[in-house]
Amino acid sequence: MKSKNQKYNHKKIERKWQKFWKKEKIFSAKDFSKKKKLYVLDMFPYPSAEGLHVGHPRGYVGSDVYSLFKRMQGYNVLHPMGWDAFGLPAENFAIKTGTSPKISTERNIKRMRKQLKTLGFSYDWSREIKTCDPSYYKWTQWMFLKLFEAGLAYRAKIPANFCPSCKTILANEQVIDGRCERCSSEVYQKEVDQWLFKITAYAERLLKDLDKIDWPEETKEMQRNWIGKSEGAKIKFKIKNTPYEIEVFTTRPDTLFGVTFLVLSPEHPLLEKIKKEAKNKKEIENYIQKTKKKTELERISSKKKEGVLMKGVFALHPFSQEEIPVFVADYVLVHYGTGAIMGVPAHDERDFEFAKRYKLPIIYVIKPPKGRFEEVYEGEGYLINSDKFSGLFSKKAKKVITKELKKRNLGKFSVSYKLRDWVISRQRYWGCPIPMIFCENCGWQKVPEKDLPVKLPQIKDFKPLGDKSPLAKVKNFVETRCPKCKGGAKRETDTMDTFVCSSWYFLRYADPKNKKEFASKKFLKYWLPVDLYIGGKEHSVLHLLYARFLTKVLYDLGYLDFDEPFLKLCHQGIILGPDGQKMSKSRGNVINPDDIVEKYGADTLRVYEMFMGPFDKEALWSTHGIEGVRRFLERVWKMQFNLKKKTSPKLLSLLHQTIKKVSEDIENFKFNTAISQMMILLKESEKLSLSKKDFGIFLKLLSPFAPHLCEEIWQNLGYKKSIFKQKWPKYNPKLIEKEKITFIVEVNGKKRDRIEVQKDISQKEIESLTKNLPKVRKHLEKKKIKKVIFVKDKLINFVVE
Ligand code: ANZ
Ligand code: ZN
Repeated sequence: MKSKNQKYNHKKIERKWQKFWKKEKIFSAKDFSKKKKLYVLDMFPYPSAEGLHVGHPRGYVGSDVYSLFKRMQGYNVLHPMGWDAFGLPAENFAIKTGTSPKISTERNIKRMRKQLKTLGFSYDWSREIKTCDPSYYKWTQWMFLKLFEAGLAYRAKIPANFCPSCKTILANEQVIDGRCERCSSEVYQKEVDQWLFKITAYAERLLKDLDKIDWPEETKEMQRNWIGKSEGAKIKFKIKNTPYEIEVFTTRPDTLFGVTFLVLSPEHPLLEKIKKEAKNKKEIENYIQKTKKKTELERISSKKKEGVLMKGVFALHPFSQEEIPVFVADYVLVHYGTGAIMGVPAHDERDFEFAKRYKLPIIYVIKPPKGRFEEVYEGEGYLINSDKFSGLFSKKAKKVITKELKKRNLGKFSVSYKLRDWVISRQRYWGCPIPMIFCENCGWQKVPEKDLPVKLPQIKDFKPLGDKSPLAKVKNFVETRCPKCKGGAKRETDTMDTFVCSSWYFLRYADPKNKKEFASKKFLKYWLPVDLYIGGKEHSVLHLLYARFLTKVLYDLGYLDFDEPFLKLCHQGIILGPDGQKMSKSRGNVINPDDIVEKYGADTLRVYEMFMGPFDKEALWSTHGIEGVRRFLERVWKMQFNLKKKTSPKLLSLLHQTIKKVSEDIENFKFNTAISQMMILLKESEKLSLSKKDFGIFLKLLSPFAPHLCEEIWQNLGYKKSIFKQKWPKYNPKLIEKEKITFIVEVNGKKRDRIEVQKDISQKEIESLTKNLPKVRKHLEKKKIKKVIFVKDKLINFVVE
């Protein structure tokens, strides 16, 4: 036993136990153990030059507390860590400094790994992976080939967002307000040949299966909106005096009699043909050229709805046969619905603006149920001016009209999704090479599986070449043989979007050293799916959607026996600087965890980050707060020298209440209230007497939060085995029953009865309990209660007239 004047020295303690846990492999996950498995996953970080700031570990501490807690409850926990190591920042750094991304990435990993280790996280480091390692990306390439074989990876010329400064194509998601997410340059549209994954083929399943996973409702809703399902109809309009027809997609077939114009998007394939019928062909062509320069976002957000009339071209209304003018306008997008719309200015804001600009008629066909007139009414209502359909309500009318159109072969029920196929080509160096070869004779050919991985060559000049990756300059990489005809051929030089690398990494942890498969079935069956996934809200859409997509593809191809990767998902709230602002270098409000660990210790940082407030809410960093937590841990340290033979009964009851509360709170990610409860218990323990055995229970409860401190005291107390090999405490329900007290019942200040009740009873409860006591009722009968005086845990007094 240590002496009383020994101080809490976090530096000595923390290093010592980190070594001990590593040596004893306390946190390694045991493949195929008989224990119940639990897979607790953190979103793996990008190895940045800045290292961690205190915001990063918040999620990691939460998942670590949960992992340690579950291990003590008897679970075989898989809690791994790795690196999302490809990507633009390392490459931009290389362009600036000439340092190879491989070297800077390794350096950043080394530093961040050390930071994570000093925080004492219970990762199984033997499973560490990094996506830039050929033994990893071999399987990223293999997945590409599987998608290609299944017809889910294809090449297409598509208008792409091009960033002139990064000289690369960006995914829609990487364009924010028309600017590049990384460098804020204005993005413009450029037609490029690219590889795409057909995620749209999975739109319906990605939507439907959200119902079977335990994720924050907000996140599910964001995915639903991203997928953007709309139900409606496709309706055909014949073009007068031609063999052509324009098909539109509408969610409002009930407004068909309000159509006063049609609009084609400037890229609509039919335009090539019907342009000839127009009298103003030149004008139309000029307009089409003009829209090419605009980004999609500009097109949909622009207030000015502009277009050009196709003079002399008329569509015919499917019911009335009336002539309808046809426009070309860029507010209609080619990739959504059919790329053509029917304009209903009375009931659609955009169409209304357009109609006003071009002086087109406005016909009201929906009467709002409340009857009040609105200039543009977008809601549902009763049909008017709609021939035989007048009088029907929108919902019914949609069905009836669609059915009627179908009979005449002029329309059908239809569903559209906002989701687009995933463009995965990047014209950059620091990524996973796409394993394809182009042969002049045989076209695109897969690199044979036996030749994987296609290794990323080491180069010296990282400057991008406009719309090509710097790899295009590397002759002995580019020039190769065609796998089919063996003639000369060229390799694809684009690399994959890093989101491809991160869309399957959680599978690899199950079997990270496998050389023959991305992971063997046996391992996958034991460990997957992920039981708990913790990470930032910023990944609510992309990463999480891509991972779900790839899981479903692998499921369909028979490689997995589950089709949702993450059963439960939690987001941690971000940590703001002391000034209430997002932490950022430029604001100078970044707190470095290394400094905190040095001064206060990893345990203090861990407990503080869990104590800051509700786990999923943002919280402000406060030096005052961290000092309070440090004092709490110092008092825990001192407690080991003040133990008594027996625990006082009052304290024992509180201890068991604490076991209950802490267990329930950790289970529900209410880490902050678990800590408050332990603070209350400690305070009482300092006043009353606590035994060594019961202090041991307290240490177990605190150990997931402050592992080093608790392990040290635990072994000081004379226990030989690690605290993390102990069973999680169970509470005794009998001990947590509330204390009884005697309550006095008065009427008009005169004592009439007394009653034994539980402590902390509420006024409402005690009122209803005492009103009907015979001795009390007698004095209340036929009288009106004017007032009730309630003194907590003591007395209730009914004042009557
Ligand atoms: C006629 C109509 C009348 C419409 C009305 C709306 C209100 P969501 O809900 O987003 O799916 N639309 C269809 N394809 C389009 C495209 N490629 N580009 C731009 N707009 C397009 O919206 C579906 C509605 O958006 C469709 O229904 C169509 O306008 C328009 F009172 O058709 B609607
Ligand atoms: Zn060939």
